[in-house]
Amino acid sequence: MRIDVITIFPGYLAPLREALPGKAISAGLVDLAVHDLRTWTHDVHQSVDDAPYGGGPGMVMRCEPIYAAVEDVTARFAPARRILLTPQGTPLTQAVARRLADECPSMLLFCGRYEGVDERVRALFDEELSIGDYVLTGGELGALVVIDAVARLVPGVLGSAESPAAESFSDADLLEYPQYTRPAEFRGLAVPPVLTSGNHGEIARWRGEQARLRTGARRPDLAPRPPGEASASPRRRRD
Ligand code: JBE
Repeated sequence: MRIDVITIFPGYLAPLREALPGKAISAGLVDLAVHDLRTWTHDVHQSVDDAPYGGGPGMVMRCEPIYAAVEDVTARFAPARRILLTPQGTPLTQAVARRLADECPSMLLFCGRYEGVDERVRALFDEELSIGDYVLTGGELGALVVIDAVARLVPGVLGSAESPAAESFSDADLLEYPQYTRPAEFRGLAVPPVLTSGNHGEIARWRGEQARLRTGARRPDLAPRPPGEASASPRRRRD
């Protein structure tokens, strides 16, 4: 999968070179290119924002550099999906990450700053995504989250033992079951005996039950439904 990111803070995307997305990049499974929006400015100050028409605080990201950047990256790499990250976007869920991983051999992510982008910029994008109902200073952390969630679903990124397909609850709207590793007893706290029983049928049943119990207790808004299907629970937007 090819991923292009356009941002005014390219350094913000540096953590992607670490850990799992980093491995996916060095293995050639994910091709990440981070572009500095200021590359597409022509004035000496390389300005990317301006005061809002109608007045008010803050600055608004200007159309010209964003159109130039998105059109240029599109002409060169033909991203299958062009995505704008803002608090007003569709909430990112596991189902959205799965859909992007399945449908998009390539994608372009644009990171908006929190004060906003000129409304006319929205026409450039196929989708607008949000990583949550809180206000960040910009879309860069959103891009990091989207890339991490999507990259781990790209075939070959996870080893077969840890592959999402092998994990029965990974894409369902269920929380994880409790996990344990050695020692069998730690400060008087024992591992549930079923896990050391060797009975794989019983272990699978126990894990399923625990996942459902935990989901019901902690996240009753997540109704269990078939893998990959979006949650129907409505979410109220704050911005
Ligand atoms: O979720 N997001 O993608 C955001 C982008 C910019 C600012 N706040 C956000 N929550």
